[in-house]
Amino acid sequence: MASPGTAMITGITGQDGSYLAELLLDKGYRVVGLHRRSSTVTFERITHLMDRLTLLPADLLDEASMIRVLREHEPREVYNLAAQSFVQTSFVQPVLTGEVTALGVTRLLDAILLTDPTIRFYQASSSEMFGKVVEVPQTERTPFHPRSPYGVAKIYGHWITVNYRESYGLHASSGILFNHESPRRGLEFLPRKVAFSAAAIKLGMQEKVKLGNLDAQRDWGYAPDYVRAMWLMLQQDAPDDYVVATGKTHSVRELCDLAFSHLGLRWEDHVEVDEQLLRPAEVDLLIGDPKKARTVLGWEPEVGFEDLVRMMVDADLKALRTAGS
Ligand code: NAP
Ligand code: G4F
Repeated sequence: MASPGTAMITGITGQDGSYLAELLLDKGYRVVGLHRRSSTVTFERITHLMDRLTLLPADLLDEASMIRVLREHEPREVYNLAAQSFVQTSFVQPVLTGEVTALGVTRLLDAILLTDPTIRFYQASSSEMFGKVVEVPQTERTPFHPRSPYGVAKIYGHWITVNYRESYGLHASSGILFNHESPRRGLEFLPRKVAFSAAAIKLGMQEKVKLGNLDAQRDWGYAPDYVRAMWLMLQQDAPDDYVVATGKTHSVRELCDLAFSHLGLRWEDHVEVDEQLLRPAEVDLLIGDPKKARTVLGWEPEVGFEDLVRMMVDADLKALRTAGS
C-alpha cells in the first residue's frame, strides 16, 4: 500500500495531539509535531512515541516558524490542535487566548496558503462556541453564543477556516468537538480533577476536593474516539464542518457520583463547593447531535460515559499507587 505521506500536528504535546500521533503513525504516516519552547520538558504524553516522531520547535504566535517547517517537511495534512484551551484561564488571559486560539489559526492558514495550498487542514473547533445554547441538541447549523473569551476565540478560528475554504478553495475542515477526556487529560479539567482526587482520597493522600458549578451538564466522550473523527474529515473528497459528540449529557454531580462510587466512596463526603471556581459566565448545558459525522464519515464513538469515568479513576489509582511504592 502507498504511504499516506507526512502529517503535521500542532499541539502534539497535548491530550489530543498524543492520541492523534499514535493513530497517524499506526496508519503509516510520517508525523511531524510542533512544540513550543519551554524551560521544562513537555513530552510526558508522547514519551512512548519519541523515536517515531519528528519534533520541531514552532509557535502559533510566530508565523515564520510554521512556514519554515511547512517548507522543509512538505506535509499533506495539517492538524491544528494547539490552543490556550482552558476556559477558566481565558477569563484572566483573554488577549493571549485571542492571540493563540484565534489569530494563531490565521497565521497557520496563511502559512499554508504561502507554501502549498493543496495541503488538507483540520481546525479544532469547540462546542464551547454554542455557549448559552439556543437549541438542544446542537448541530452544525446551531447559532453560536459564546460565554468565555475562549469560546469567542474559537468562533474566530472556526470562521476563518470556513473563510479560507470559501476564499481560496483550501481543503479546510472544522471539527466542532464536544468535551472529550482520557487518562491523559490535563489535571485542571473537571473529569481528570475528579478522577485524580477520588483516587488520592481512596489512598488516604487527601481528604477533600474543591469544585465550582456542580449543575453544569456536558456531552463527554473518549479522546481516542474523537481523534479518529479528525482523521476521517481529512479523508473526504470535500472539506466540511462536523459536530463530534456522543449525543448524551451528564451533570458534574453525576460524574462525581460515578467516580467516587466506583471506589466505594460517597462524593458528598469529599466534595466542597468553592465559589472562587465559579466562572464569570457559565455554559450550562451541552449536548451534540453527531448525525452528520455518523452518516457522512461513518464515525461512531466506542467508549461510553460510565466506562470512560471508571477508566480515568482506575488509571489515576494505578499511577498514584506506583508513585507511592
Ligand atoms: P491541550 O491538552 O490543552 O493541548 C493544547 C496544546 O496546544 C499543547 O500541546 C500546548 O503546548 C499547545 N499550545 C498552547 N499554546 C501554544 C502556542 N502558542 N504555540 C504552539 N502550541 C501551543 O488540549 P486538547 O484537549 O488536546 O485539545 C486539542 C485542541 O482541541 C485544542 O485546540 C482545544 O481547544 C480543542 N478542543 C478540545 C476539546 C476537549 O474536550 N479536549 C473539545 C473541543 C475542542 P504545551 O504542552 O507546551 O502547553
Ligand atoms: O472540564 P472543564 O474545565 O471543561 P470545559 O470548560 O467544558 O471546556 C473543555 O471542553 C470544551 C468543549 O466544550 C473545550 F473546547 C475546552 O478546550 C475544554 O477542553 O469544565 C467542565 C464543567 C464546566 O461547566 C465547569 O464550570 O465543569 C465545571 N466545573 C465545576 N467545578 C469545573 C470545576 N471545571 C473545572 N475545570 N474545575 C472545577 O473545579
